[in-house]
Amino acid sequence: MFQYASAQNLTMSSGEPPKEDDSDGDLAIATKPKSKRPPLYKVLLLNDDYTPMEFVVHILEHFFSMTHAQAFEIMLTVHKKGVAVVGVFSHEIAETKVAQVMDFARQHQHPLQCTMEKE
Ligand code: TYC
Repeated sequence: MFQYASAQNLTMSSGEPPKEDDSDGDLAIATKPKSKRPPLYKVLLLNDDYTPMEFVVHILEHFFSMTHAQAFEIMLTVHKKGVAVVGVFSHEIAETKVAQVMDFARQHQHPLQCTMEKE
């Protein structure tokens, strides 16, 4: 059944939870604004002794939209340090990137490893 908004309801359109009588102070935490940013995930590329440098550069260009210069730099960082973050994404996108890299490396019989971890 249709109902007109009451004057009280119209005062509650600010996006904040309704304020109640808090004379004993126990609602202070319950009324804290909830921020709901989705968690982000780092995609990591790991070094190995066998995957060709140019293959890694190609992956960074193709799956992570890097320029050749950016891709070469990140590849060298992984080669020297053992690991580097190659991107930060939502859980679903990070999973897709990891799967794409792992599938492509397997297809070409390279032992390249790509993983993800929560930021
Ligand atoms: N270490 C490899 C080589 O010398 C190159 C390489 C770089 C491999 C980055 C994996 O994620 C990697 N051919």
